[in-house]
Amino acid sequence: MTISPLSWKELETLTDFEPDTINGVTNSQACLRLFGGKESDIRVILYRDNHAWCPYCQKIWLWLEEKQIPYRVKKVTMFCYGKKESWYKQKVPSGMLPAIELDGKIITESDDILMALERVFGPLVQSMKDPTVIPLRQLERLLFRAWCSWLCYPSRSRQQEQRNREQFVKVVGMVEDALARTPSPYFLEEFGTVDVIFTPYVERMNASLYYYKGYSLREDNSRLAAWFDAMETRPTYRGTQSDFHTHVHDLPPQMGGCYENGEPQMLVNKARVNNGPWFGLPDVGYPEPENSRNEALQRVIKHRVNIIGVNRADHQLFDEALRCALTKMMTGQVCPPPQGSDMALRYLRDRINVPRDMSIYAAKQLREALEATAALVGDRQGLPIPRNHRRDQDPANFN
Ligand SMILES: N[C@@H](CCC(=O)N[C@@H](CS)C(=O)NCC(=O)O)C(=O)O
Repeated sequence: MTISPLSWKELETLTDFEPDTINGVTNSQACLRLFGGKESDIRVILYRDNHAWCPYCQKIWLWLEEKQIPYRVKKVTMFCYGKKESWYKQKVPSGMLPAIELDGKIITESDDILMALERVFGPLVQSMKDPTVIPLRQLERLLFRAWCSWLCYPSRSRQQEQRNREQFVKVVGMVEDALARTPSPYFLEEFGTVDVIFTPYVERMNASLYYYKGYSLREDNSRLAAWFDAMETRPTYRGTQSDFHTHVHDLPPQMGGCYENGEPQMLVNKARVNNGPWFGLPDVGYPEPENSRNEALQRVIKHRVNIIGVNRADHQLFDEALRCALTKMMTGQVCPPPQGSDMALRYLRDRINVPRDMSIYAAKQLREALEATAALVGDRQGLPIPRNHRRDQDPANFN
């Protein structure tokens, strides 16, 4: 049985998702975080990128959320998707992110930022300079370099590709050993600074190696698997966590390229991340929250004018097609969209950004509904996602 699309008014009645972004759980939409405190308590401003793509920003963000330090967020454009704001260049001439303003003083470089925050607010369990922490910080950098060498340079031969892979797997073995040294799933006896430091790149490694190399970091390494599971028990991490689709397409312009190895498993993984099904990918392990569809619906309703405005399709046609996808998502019923709307629906499917727009399961629900609806009228893909810039994501289009 098929149904006709619900109106925007009818769709509005189906969601009551309205989180408290200021005092509630970690989220990417907030520009003010108080944790029950007062605005006058704020001593920190965090400058981070608009889309939550910058890994070093995630490190500081997670630390502040874990410590529940009241702070303001000011969002800045990264070079790969737009023009750096001149007010930011006056504060930080290089334009680099992250930066914080602590009691009015600008600090850059994520490690220096964490040390400055520690001096004022105390360490996140362990200090950056603790003798147990320093070697693990060095191990994180070793892992980062092995990842870059494998992912971000073209291999001249199969042997070189194999050597890069072996080198990475060897360092992962060292990470597994480090995780095995304590009975807890975290790096040290208790969750702390080290886990925050490993989080951004381990998350990006998991996504990018799955997609570009056919290697599943989370599935192939039991200690890292347990570490991911433990991290995902933390609402702080869940609020900053991205999905495979977002990362594999945000990384190439930031890293200066990501190189596929063309192996059979890689090709399977790539098709799955791009075209679904998105449920069951090893980018998340905790069970789906009940309100994920409500969240996706609320986020689309809030931004629908801009979502329709930036799409190249006829606005009336896309408005109807989008409502068909949302109707499908909320009712489970087949809702055929207008002929010719397949490209427009897939354009949006490919530009949902986690966690900028919504959390990981909400995005999976929305991607599935957009794809299922598009497939009713055709198999044309949306405009390809650019690989050397992401100006298709310039937030200036959404002002
Ligand atoms: N060592 C720096 C690295 C920071 C860094 O590389 N930031 C990148 C983003 S991940 C950046 O700001 N690039 C300029 C831009 O993309 O606009 C740190 O730890 O904070």
